[in-house]
Amino acid sequence: MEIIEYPSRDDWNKITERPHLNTLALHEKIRNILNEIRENGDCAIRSYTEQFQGVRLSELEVQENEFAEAEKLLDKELKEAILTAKKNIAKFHASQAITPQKIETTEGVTCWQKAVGIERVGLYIPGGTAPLFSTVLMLAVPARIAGCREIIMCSPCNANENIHPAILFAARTAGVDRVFKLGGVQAIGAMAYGTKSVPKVYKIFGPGNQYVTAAKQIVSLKDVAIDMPAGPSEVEVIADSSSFPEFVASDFLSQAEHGADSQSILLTTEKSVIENVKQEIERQLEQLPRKDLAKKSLEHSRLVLLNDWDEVIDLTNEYAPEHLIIQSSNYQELSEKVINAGSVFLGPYTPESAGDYASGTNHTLPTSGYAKAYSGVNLDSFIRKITFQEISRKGLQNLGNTIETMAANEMLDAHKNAVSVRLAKINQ
Ligand code: HSO
Ligand code: ZN
Repeated sequence: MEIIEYPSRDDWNKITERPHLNTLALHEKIRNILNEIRENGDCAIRSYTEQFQGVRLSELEVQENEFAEAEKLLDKELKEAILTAKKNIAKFHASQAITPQKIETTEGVTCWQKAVGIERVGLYIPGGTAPLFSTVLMLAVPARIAGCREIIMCSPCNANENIHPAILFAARTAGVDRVFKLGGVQAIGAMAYGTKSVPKVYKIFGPGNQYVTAAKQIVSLKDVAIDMPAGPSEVEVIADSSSFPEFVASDFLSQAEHGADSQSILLTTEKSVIENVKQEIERQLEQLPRKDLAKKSLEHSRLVLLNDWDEVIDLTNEYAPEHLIIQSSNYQELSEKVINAGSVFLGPYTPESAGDYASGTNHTLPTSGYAKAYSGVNLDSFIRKITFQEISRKGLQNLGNTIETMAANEMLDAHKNAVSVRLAKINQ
């Protein structure tokens, strides 16, 4: 952990720097794999699964009896927790729906928009060291509420061709239609191009390692939309001496345990906070099963001492963290000044884990400073808003001249004529 005291504003860019994801270097290799999948479909995804994961798949798709077995394997407590989380996620995302309104912009000219779910979406759930069944809920629940007609999901299986039972249970609970035992580039290629077994989707969602990220970048250039650019997960905590060091440390570590490249930073105006939090992090770290990963991540975490609250808020907005936790006595006032962040957690009793799992907000959020321009996944991510308009004869009489004048001045006479022929008919 690096301690940085009173950095000058000119040096802030060193604090806001993220670890570089050099996915560009992988592009050539991944493009070749994707081309092969585009050309040889199922045959290619099967052979890459064997080559990269060492699994010779008997079935690409999870069968009905596997869902039933997965459910039997889970204990009641976990199933109930998943259902509670689903309920809250559904409640919060359903509240994001817009109420359609017809607006008369000029008398006789009516415009409105209609939200329509993306017909077919593909969700990617990584394998790796933690079975992220919470991510299944975060993606599939809003997709269902948005009215997507078909939701498919890919996730890598283990050597016995099984996907983690909680991932399958969450998929069923959240309304995923079909699940395929595919990971990495194979999954992204299959969903982007479609194969005999895997349907092509229009938008791909979900986290992944650098190979998945690179594959998503490549397929998004032409074939399919993606949720957002992805980088390693990150958290920023703002604390003062009213905060509990054990709470701050636990938040720091909950992010750090995600992976060696996750980032945690602490901003404060009091030196004692840094000392207390550092001690507490060291104490809690030793008790974590994933302490090796967390330790690596802590190597690039920063504890930053600043002069005043203005600096705290300015640096926060410059960093644009994926997660921002504010545990200072003035958290309400500070929160109003936040303009760049993915998701904000207020007060001492609001850990990031709440948003990661069960409070209702989404945990698929913009990282690497993209929070300056992107929102996290929400209901809109699964929707297109189609605009409609209808103009009456009276309406065209009212607005026709405006359109004709603008078209004539853009030298687009055919545009002008489309109005003129109608006005002529009306005035006959
Ligand atoms: N903090 C992660 C999401 C997650 N945490 C899933 C636990 N499970 C990225 O926002
Ligand atoms: Zn997390």
